[in-house]
Amino acid sequence: MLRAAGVDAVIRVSEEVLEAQREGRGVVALETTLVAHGFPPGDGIEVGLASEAAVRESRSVPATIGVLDGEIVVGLTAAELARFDVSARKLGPRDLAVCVVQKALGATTVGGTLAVCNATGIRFMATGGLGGVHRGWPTPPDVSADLRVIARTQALVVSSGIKSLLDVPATIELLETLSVPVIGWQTDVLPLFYSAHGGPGVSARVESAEEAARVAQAHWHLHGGGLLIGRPPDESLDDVEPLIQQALADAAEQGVHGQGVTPFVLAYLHRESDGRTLHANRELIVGNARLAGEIAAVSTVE
Ligand code: PSU
Ligand code: MN
Repeated sequence: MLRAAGVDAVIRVSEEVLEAQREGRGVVALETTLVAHGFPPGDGIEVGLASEAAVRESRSVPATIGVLDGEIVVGLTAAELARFDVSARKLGPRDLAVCVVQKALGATTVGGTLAVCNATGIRFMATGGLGGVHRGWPTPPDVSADLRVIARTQALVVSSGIKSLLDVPATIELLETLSVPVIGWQTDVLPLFYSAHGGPGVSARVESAEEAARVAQAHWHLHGGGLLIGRPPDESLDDVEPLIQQALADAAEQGVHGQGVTPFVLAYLHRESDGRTLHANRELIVGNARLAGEIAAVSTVE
């Protein structure tokens, strides 16, 4: 068990999640940054709830994570989740402790969520797209904290690859340096978030949930950390790149930087694509949650 001493004072794990862990059932962590900052108000909550339902359909138990009223909550209720709006702080791993102490509302990123998984022994997570190296590095020198945390956390993350507004090839190289397997779900190329095509090659591919679970178990037996499973979106949107370039140019012009870039770009795309990226993003997140639930359900890791 990876539970750290003294951690209970700041983390509240729901009864349902605790019971699932005791019974050795699959538990899938879900983040709240995409709920609060990845979709327009209201839509994010719906995506969060649909993701939870997809995990349950796969016979696993969802554990949506966020910071509320001075506690890190693992397994938010629907009423608690409904509080996550754009006013929530975006919490990377560096931001968790301050948010708890200051009793602020805080939505966890992939990195923030994985830090909580590490503290509570949760081995599976789903999201839309992993953070990574921003385009143009080293100007700005912006590399998501998602990468460091996935490297050091024994968890399997299902996503549709790395968010395509980033420098995906550079991120893949960094993940190799950090010893994180980047595994294609029934594919040889890493999905490019909205698009199933045109991504860089993966380090390996798996064909089934059982195979993914066995790979993760072997990796952890070897004291490896996180693994990324890239699941292509069911409906591929292949014409978003010109809009991404416009969105990034707009962000730069308006001085948007740091944690603000990803939410700005996603909102720009949702608006300028007439909701096509919003629909695609929702579908891919829910599909990733379903697959993470399937892998967690067949995994025998305690
Ligand atoms: N996937 C989505 N939408 C999102 C994110 C992932 O479909 O909004 C979030 C995750 O919380 C991820 C974060 O950790 O984007 C990355 O933010 P940054 O680039 O600032 O590290
Ligand atoms: Mn960043």
